[in-house]
Amino acid sequence: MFRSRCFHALILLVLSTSAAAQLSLSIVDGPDPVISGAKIAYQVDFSNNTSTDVSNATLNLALDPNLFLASFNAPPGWTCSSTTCTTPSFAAHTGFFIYIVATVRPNTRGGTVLMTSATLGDQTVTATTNVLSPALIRSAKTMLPGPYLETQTVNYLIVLSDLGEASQGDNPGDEMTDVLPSSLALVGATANFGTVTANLAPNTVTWNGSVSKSAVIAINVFATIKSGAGGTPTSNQASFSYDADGDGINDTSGTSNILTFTPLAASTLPALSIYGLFALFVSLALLATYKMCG
Ligand SMILES: [Ca+2]
Ligand SMILES: [Ca+2]
Repeated sequence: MFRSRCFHALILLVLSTSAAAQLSLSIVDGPDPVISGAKIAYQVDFSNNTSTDVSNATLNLALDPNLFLASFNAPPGWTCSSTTCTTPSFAAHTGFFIYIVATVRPNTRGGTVLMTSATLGDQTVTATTNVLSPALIRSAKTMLPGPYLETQTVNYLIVLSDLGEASQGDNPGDEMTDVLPSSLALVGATANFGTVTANLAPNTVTWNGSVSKSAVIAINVFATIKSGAGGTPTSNQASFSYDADGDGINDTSGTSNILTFTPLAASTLPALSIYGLFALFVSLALLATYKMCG
């Protein structure tokens, strides 16, 4: 039953009875708070407390735009289309209820307050429900295997995914930051979703956006190995922030794995003489001819 223990903490709004219509109307919701992407139920009770039938009565329900309807029951003697119910005669001393189930849209941010209303005649009641969207972000950082040389461009791939109960919202502040080491010069960055910013002077990439539970965020960072950095191990890891308790404010931070490589100095490349270059050219030409004829 709707009036079970699950709903003891629910908001109950009972309208003062209109002196003119003598109709009563109330709405209860649950659970409150509700998790983003989960279902929420409403029960609307309404009755005609007078000794007179009410002609052409209409009950309207207005779901919060962050909800989509899952199920809805029509009271006996009433005709319902979507969330509007009508009856040619609302009999005296009768009462009904409507039970509605809706789903909170999966990307509804934590901290959102749902407002769903019912209107009967000149009366309107509204249930307010708090949305939580608790996330658990994890990140991995990879790059193609080397060797890498001084002045060469490297490409880091940073992946963000959400293993939590609900999606990570685009809450205030950046959700990812990657500060490159001084041996690298940031060139640029791209992302498949959200907003990525390459801050060249501080050598830092930031990413701002939401992380849906069904999505994988891929952020590519491009940087040049500085001249003179050869032989020195270069380490880097990304850091991220997320909303563990789902209230719309990022409260927890984490880091990706540490990625380390040691670029080669340019001087480690063997210099080719003019004869060596000629031999290399002949070898490549023979190889190309072999492949074309083979
Ligand atoms: Ca943000
Ligand atoms: Ca929070």
